[in-house]
Amino acid sequence: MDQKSELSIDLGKISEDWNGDGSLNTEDIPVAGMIGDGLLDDAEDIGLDGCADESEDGWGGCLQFGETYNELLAAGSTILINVADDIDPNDPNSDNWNYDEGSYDYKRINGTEGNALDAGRYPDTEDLDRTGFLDKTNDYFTKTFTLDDTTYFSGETIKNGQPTGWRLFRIPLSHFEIIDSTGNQEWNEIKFCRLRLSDTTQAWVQIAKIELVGNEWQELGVAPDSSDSYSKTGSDSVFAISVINTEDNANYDPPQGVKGEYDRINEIRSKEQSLVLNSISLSPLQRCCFKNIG
Ligand SMILES: [Ca+2]
Ligand SMILES: [Ca+2]
Ligand SMILES: [Ca+2]
Ligand SMILES: [Ca+2]
Repeated sequence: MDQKSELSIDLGKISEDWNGDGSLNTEDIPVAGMIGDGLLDDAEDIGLDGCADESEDGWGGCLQFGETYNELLAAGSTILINVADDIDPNDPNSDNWNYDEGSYDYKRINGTEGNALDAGRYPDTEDLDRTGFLDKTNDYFTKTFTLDDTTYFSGETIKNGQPTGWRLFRIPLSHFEIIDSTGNQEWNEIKFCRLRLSDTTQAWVQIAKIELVGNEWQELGVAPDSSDSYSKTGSDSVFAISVINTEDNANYDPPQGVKGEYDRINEIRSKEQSLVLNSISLSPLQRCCFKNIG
């Protein structure tokens, strides 16, 4: 894992227009001039580009006049097809599905051509939420951090005294940024979650779990004296509330005699969790305040 690689998390309304051409691409061929039937025929499993290997042009589009990529390649064409070194003449648009069970090579697992055996007999489509429309709105919150980040790093699990490489990052939603200040981002309308990894030639990442968690404790802030004039401004660096538990934090030892509940049917012990009141640098007479809103 290249620790300098960046992971970005996008939450909100994200355009379904995967190839950016402004129109809804789907494998589902319209029946009798109407919309498709929602079922995948063998002839339809050619990918979101709308053409099989021989008719792909290498730029993500399709050849229009019956010629094939290999015919044009042999004829020396450089106008109608992309002849760059990294183009595979057997799959010019690089959209073929492939995955060997148990392999860590996932490069082609999202291929949309020839994936009927993987994804079931459903046509691939850009219309992820199946509304019949191509949603092109980009109104989302985003956060990017490096894999060696220490700000959001909350712990790494240990096995036989050695770090396992499984790390927990905990990012406050308030630290996410909006991508467009003129947009209409709403936390109560999160339709999609998208993960982006920079520099995928150097890094590979496995995700064990993603959670959006709430907190029943609200920080009211810090007061400079015995008054009740609590202020949140700058209080994060002085005082913070978080949780610590046996599942996510290898360095946490529960209080003596306290354990998570044991599920006898599934033979799993649930996590045991404590509230952390972290008063980092309270000055004399300063007071901090929090309340339960659960
Ligand atoms: Ca499209
Ligand atoms: Ca397909
Ligand atoms: Ca294709
Ligand atoms: Ca292909």
